[in-house]
Amino acid sequence: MTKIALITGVTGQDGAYLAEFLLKKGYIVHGIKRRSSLFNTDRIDNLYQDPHVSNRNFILHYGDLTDSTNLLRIVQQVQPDEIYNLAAMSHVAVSFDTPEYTANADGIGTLRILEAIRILGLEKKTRFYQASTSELYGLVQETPQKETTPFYPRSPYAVAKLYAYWITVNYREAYGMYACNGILFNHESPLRGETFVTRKITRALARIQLGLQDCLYLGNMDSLRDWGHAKDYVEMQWLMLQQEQAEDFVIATGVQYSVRDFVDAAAHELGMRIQWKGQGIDEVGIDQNGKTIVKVDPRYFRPTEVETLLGDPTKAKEKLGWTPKTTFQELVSEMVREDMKSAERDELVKKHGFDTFDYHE
Ligand code: NDP
Ligand code: GDR
Repeated sequence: MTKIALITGVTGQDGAYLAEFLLKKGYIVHGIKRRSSLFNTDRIDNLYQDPHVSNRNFILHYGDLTDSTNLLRIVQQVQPDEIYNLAAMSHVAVSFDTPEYTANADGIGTLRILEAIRILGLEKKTRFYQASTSELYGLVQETPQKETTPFYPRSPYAVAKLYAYWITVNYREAYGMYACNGILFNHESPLRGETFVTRKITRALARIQLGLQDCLYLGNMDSLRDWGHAKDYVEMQWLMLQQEQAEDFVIATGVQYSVRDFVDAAAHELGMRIQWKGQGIDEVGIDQNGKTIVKVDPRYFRPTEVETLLGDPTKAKEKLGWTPKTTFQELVSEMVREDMKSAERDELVKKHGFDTFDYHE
């Protein structure tokens, strides 16, 4: 029997990789996308199927996690075997500016989907995956962090995700639903949003090298993260829904680097060498030609920061057979390569203008 999956947040980084992964597995994939005044389907344009074609296996629906009736209608229409709740206002810093919206979308949005499953009597049919996060650990109580480590969220985003985590556990226990949390540590890729630190770095250094940008401004350079590749992590999201019993899992690499280390690794990929001088807000990164190309801008500091995250994926290794395929160096290299390609396109456009340059030649 062909399985049917519904992905919220299908236009995001993970949504795009997961949709591709499930289509390859033979699923019919439905995705929820938000209405936007500009096209917001860049990441899934390669999967798009014309609605006039019959027998489509990739179908998009307009929707929003803040709209209960819309979610109810979509779940009723789709009758999914699996729901992957990836949609969220996912930027930690922005959640301090939009705390109420973040709580509504990321916290109550999760409840709305669980309730849709329950109201429609799909508790025994539909399996539910919740995109939980290492941000739940926040001010860390134990290192490395595992499934049993106590939570201490440090942002409106993390607090909203804490609600989502527990409501998922509660619906599993109260109604016998197959509902589970993937507690995923940071995962990146060339499809990562441009304002997350890794992508901001790879994009900026590529542009600096081509003379399209002068300087990269960053916040907390000492922040430590456990960075993996999104492509590897979506496979785990799927595996979590294929077990006999629903359980929560930490997905991480078990290796930690600082933001500064990430800059160094990306610079190395581009054949640049950065020398660090000064401390705190006075810290600067100087390239091999003596030019200052990295500066600290306090506007990127957060009111409460998560200084360090390091995951212990032992449970996922044992029960899901988890081994991250991509190393940190491979991840950085792929991101730099892709950002260099798009910087080169921008450089050509800048030099020649749109009229005289044919993108496809
Ligand atoms: P992205 O920010 O790339 O994607 C988020 C998706 O959610 C986008 O499709 C976005 O739509 C959609 N969305 C946002 N708000 C709403 C809303 N109100 N209603 C419907 N859709 C909405 O995130 P990622 O792909 O990186 O992450 C996927 C999930 O995993 C998120 O829930 C995130 O919080 C969580 N997570 C991510 C980690 C990571 O390192 N990437 C680690 C741990 C958890 P649009 O394209 O229109 O903006
Ligand atoms: P994070 O990712 O907050 O961990 O959340 P982000 O890349 O935004 O920040 C990582 C660390 O880098 C520091 N930092 C900066 N961050 C950004 N965005 N921009 C900067 O200029 C900058 N300078 C330093 C941050 O302070 C932070 O310490 C991501 C999101 O995908 C969440 O949705 C997800 O839940 C977690 O990862 C796990």
